[in-house]
Amino acid sequence: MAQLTLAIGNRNYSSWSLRAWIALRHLGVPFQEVVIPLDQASTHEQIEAHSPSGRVPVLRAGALAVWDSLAICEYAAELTGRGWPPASEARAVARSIAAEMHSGFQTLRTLWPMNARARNRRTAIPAALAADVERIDELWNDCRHRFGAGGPWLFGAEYTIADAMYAPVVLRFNTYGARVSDTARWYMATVLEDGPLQEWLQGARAEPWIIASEEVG
Ligand SMILES: N[C@@H](CCC(=O)N[C@@H](CS)C(=O)NCC(=O)O)C(=O)O
Repeated sequence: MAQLTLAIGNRNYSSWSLRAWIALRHLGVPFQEVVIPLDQASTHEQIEAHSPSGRVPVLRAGALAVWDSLAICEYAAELTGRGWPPASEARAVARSIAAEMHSGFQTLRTLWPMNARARNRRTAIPAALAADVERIDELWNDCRHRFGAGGPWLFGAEYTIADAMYAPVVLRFNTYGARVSDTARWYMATVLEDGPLQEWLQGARAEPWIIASEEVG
């Protein structure tokens, strides 16, 4: 198979990049990475050199480009035969919550931008933001109670693409002090202690770039 290269944005701010990167790491797919700092004069040109959509993340495998975080996760699942729960019902729910994240939670994404290294930020919490937090708490509770008995992840012992899709949400909740249920707090602790996530955070802390518009709270 051709060498895989994943182009990502800043570790501190690029939530879509984190999703693809952490899925590849957890599924054991070897890849090289290229970091393209966002919000710089040359960002657009650099991204265009890798990505037909003009966005990151993008995975290159020889002449093949796979753009969009969820498509990259799906490609990794096909390469490895891992990434989704084996039982059909659990798999359908995992795909539903991954898709809900990918296409939704606009208020959360706008008002609480991912800022991986930031702590103790506080913002106003309008009703639409509270509703997004509550919905995510409900999703995590539902998955943990229905499918999580065998281990610490949303669907039990195996890390799934659903966990990857919500990893940046855990970082946001941690940064802005979201009030969540005990089950959600416990799940957040699992995610925050995860080795690949720790590695990502270490990289985020070492980055020199600051994007003022993403510094909230
Ligand atoms: N739906 C896409 C969204 C990708 C996206 O919006 N990426 C942002 C960075 S997180 C980007 O590339 N922005 C381009 C820029 O800032 O110039 C995905 O899931 O990968």
